[in-house]
Amino acid sequence: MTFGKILLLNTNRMRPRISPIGLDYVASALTAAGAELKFFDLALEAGGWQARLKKSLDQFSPDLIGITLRNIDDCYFLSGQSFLGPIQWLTRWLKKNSPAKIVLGGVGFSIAPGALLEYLGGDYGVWGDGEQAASELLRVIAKGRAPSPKEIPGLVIPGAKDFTRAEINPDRFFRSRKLSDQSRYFRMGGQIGIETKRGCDGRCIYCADPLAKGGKIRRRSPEAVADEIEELLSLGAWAFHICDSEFNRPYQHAASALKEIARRGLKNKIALYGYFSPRPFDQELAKLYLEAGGKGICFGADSGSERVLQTLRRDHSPEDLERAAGACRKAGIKVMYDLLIGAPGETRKTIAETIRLMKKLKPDRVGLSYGLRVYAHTELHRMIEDQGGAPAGLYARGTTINNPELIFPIFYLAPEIKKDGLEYLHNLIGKDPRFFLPARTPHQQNYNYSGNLFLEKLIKKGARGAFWKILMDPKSAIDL
Ligand code: B12
Ligand code: SF4
Repeated sequence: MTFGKILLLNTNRMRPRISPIGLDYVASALTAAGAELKFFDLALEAGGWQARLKKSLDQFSPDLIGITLRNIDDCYFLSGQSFLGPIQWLTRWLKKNSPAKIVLGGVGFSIAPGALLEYLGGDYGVWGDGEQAASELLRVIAKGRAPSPKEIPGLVIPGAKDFTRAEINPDRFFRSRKLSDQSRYFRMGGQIGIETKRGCDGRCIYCADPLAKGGKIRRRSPEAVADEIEELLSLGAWAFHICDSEFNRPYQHAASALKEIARRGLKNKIALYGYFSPRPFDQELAKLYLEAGGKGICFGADSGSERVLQTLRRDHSPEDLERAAGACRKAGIKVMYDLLIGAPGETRKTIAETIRLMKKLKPDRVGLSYGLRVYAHTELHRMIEDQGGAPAGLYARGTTINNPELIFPIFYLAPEIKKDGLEYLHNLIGKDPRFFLPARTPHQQNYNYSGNLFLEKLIKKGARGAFWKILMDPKSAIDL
């Protein structure tokens, strides 16, 4: 006996394709709760999908349509590409073509749920974890009642100011990765996501993750993580990107998950990649990662300047970057450092310090983000506004006009480097091929994965692993 019908829609059509892990988890919980479910994946649809979606809506006649919104923009200063227009178009089209209510969710949506719900025109939204909220919402709607944020944690309704983020214990909910076509996504995207926990307790002034995921860490048991990897292996995927904000925060949880993966003898069957904090990280964790099939780590380094790191409220130092690189090198793990250029207080001197440190540490790759995407309700936003905000010309790209809760991309660049910082940066880097540059064209050294057709071509030829690893060494990525 089902209690309601829901049609789930994946809207992330960015290439290379990424399998919709969030929707997989929501769908698993809905199915286990007894919902009747249909899935329409726009990422895998060719032209003429409107007619097919219309047919699906007419035949299935859902009570609720669930839309996942992963990226609201590409977070990339030079392009400033927003994805909200097509989603707004889609919700309007759905309203015209179906009487079903529409609920929006996803990590992108959860960055600014109130303003996004209003702009995109959904009936409801879910801020944070979707497993429980989606089932409860469907139950209420199928009974013809009006849901309230008081009875469903995470629920957002238009105009409401008083709502909370849903933060559940993920292990309480059934999960299976069979909703999406994982083997097709693996062929098209070269890697599949897995998650070991949710939330981040960091206080970094610019970051959207605490807004979308919250600061409370919700761990999954090491057994559940390893079970999911085995399920994905059975579906044909073997290269995985860990989808935690930072895998090694907290350290002990990461260590336990890695020990369980190693205990199951998966080391030589899988390739793991993930985002890590430079601290806490040591030789022991590098060894555990290697023993669990870890191949590469992307560290959120941000800067090589102690002063800039302090302004950003990172809790690592340039020495930690050196230690982390050393531990990885000893273990034989590939290293990428992610940098953020243009933070408050950034000068030519701090940029030079950062690039000098990178050249000294010789990581395998360095990803450069130029300009900081500013999100509402972050400390960075408060700092910029306190200094005069838009009237003082402090935003380097984007506008605050008609931009509620900064849902459209807007960027900050420190005043001193605004004029010619990019040129200065390019000159410092020279022809060093290890750097992914803030560039406009989609060549091998462009650090925007959005629509990176060069990367997609390599994946098509057989390259597997993290995008940076594939771009770093296309030949070995294909031979792996
Ligand atoms: C891992 C990761 C990557 C990996 C992905 C690997 C993989 N195979 O999945 C890589 C490195 C490839 C990557 C690339 C990019 N990423 Co990324 N990535 C992440 C990260 C860390 C995890 C995303 C994730 O999968 N989470 C785990 C899942 C389970 O959580 P979830 O999606 O939120 O789903 C839950 C809820 O949201 C909700 N939910 C989800 N859908 C729905 C639907 C309904 C109806 C409901 C009710 C609820 C619901 O329930 C789910 C379960 O609780 C996030 C930050 C973060 N901490 O989430 C950034 C993040 C999503 N990425 C971001 C960006 C910008 C990108 C790129 C565009 C960068 C670029 N320019 O190249 C690309 C886009 C790639 C693509 N094709 O989409 C931004 C998006 C911000 C924005 N402004 O839109 C984020 C938020 C990081 C950040 N703080 O800036 N990324
Ligand atoms: S930058 Fe990393 S450590 Fe800092 S809040 Fe964001 S996810 Fe957490």
